[in-house]
Amino acid sequence: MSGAEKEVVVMTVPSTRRAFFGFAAGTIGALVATRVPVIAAPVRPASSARSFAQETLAGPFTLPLLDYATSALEPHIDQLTMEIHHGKHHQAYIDNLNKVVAEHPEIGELSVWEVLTDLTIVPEAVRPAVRNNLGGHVNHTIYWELMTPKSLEPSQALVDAITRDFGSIEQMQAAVNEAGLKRFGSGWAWVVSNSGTLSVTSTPNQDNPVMDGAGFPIIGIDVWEHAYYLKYQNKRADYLTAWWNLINWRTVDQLYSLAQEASATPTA
Ligand code: MN3
Repeated sequence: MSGAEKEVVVMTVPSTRRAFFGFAAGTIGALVATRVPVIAAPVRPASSARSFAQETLAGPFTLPLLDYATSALEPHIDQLTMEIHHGKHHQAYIDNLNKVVAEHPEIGELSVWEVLTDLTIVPEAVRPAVRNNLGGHVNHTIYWELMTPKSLEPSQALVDAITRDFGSIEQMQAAVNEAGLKRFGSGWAWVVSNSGTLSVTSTPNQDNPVMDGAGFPIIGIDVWEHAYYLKYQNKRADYLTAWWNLINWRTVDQLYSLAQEASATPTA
């Protein structure tokens, strides 16, 4: 298995995490400003990763709408899981996040990606709450957009990149599934882009891969039990296998483009 080999790729850590994707210096913010005139709730499907470059911690944050019915991902993900996961779990991250930002207006001007990329810019006292709840909000927003009941094909550029870095889509899926299975307890399995190079990683809890400089997420699978337990119980492997039936390649394409733009932008 290529897991260990691929992990070597993610060791290409930038000089400063904050400058990694250029999010901090306003580069992505400026890029976003020229292309997306209005950044406001409700978050539109497949555009939220981009809008997070400009959305600040002023709050309040709102639960993003799903682009499909909670029953639409059946039989791979059941309706009750979706209702609880989206309506209760994600909402709880948002509620907790809103409490933090309301109590700490001094962090209100920082952008979402800026903070996730360098958590040390928020006061130590609120850092764990921001890490868990902002991470939870961003990760779940991306996760919802990465799923679709519609069958879509990845772009040729993305297929080429996946083939170059993994050998095939199937090999990439196997590496992600392995990372998800190996994640002890709760966390996520990811495909990340680091200056255009794709690799697999996983994070604990609600950490996002930008937090440790692993790269910008283009695919993320929630492997917390709440994501699958009602239907799959202890069979996380079956959930991971089924998940790929739902992947929204259009979102992956967009996240890959965003990662490319960010890494191509000179950092200040
Ligand atoms: Mn979850």
